[in-house]
Amino acid sequence: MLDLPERFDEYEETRREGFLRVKELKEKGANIVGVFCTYSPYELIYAAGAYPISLCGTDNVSVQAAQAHLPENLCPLIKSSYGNAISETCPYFYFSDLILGETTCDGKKKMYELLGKIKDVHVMHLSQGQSKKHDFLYWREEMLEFKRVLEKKFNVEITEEKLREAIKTRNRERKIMVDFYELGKLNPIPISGFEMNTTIEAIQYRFDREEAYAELEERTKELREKYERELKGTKSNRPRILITGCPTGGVRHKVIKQIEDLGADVVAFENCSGVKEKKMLVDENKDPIDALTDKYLNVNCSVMTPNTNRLKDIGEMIDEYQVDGVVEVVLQACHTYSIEAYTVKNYVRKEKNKPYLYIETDYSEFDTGQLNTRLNAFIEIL
Ligand code: BJ8
Repeated sequence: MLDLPERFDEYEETRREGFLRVKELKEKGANIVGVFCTYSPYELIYAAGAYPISLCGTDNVSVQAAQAHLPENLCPLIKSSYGNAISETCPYFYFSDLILGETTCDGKKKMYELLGKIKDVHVMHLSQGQSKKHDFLYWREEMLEFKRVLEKKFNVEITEEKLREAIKTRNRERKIMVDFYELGKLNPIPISGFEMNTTIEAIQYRFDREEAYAELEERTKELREKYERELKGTKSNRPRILITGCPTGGVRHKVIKQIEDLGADVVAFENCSGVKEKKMLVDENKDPIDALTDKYLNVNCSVMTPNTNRLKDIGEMIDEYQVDGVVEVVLQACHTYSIEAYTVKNYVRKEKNKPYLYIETDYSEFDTGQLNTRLNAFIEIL
């Protein structure tokens, strides 16, 4: 169910406008922290009075630039992010006062060493698993260290009160984003998956957060009303797809848009471009550092071993969003997701009895035609 095509350009437009806003903010003395991952505790950055901004690369031009230093056979997200940094084409990187990295996959953590030669980089060391007592204690120490780094860098004190306030703010933002994504549970869906995905990814380049989230709430309300008025009780013959795997920001056109152009609806995203991190809120009643540690340790990324809760999430989403088929998108050379794909495939096919398609791709256009053929064949069997 496609809607409002002019919104398709919104992401690029918002990102470009954000360039000017970030420059203005810097001129007024604001502090910017560049982040790369869902494990980044936004609340600590908010409580330090700074602005977090995602530096994850999504374009193929910067991939080419990165290959002067990085191997060709490496994840495009890593190459694109690094290429943006060394080619000085990303104002967000340029204006970042501090870069926050995290020891997720090997490619990212080695890339941060190189970034450290051109910017002030702090790397949080993530536990490898979620269930041992010392996983929690280790990650808790990392939270405390990052808090100290922010305090020193920006000459501020992150009080308990500021942190509690930041936790409430970020929880509220998460709820608004999840409400928007849950439009995908409506059948027929009143919005395209492409619009859902671009809208949420664009919001990170809005620096007036109050205004941005109020607009998102309004858009959700508008679409729910549209569903009640025009769609409820009607039937769509478009199959409903769940996307899982790596972040899809760099392959949004060639995968998400293409699936929808071929006649299916992308209704759910179980990845970092979707609800993955947003569903679980930070406990507002606990000690704030404990609560942040607990929340961020429980992000179900394939870098964790084991990562069984991801299957639970996929299973619940298949039911809640009435999914007909699952497409797993793995970025080239992402070992953790590509290996975990075997388990995900078996779970989806055998336990949930749903068709599953594995796609491995990068940010280039070389495989667009081949993807078209494979996606078309998959949608036809649904
Ligand atoms: S929490 S998915 S944002 S690490 S960079 S792991 S695609 S090889 S992005 Fe990620 Fe954080 Fe996990 Fe989410 Fe693979 Fe590429 Fe590594 Fe990647």
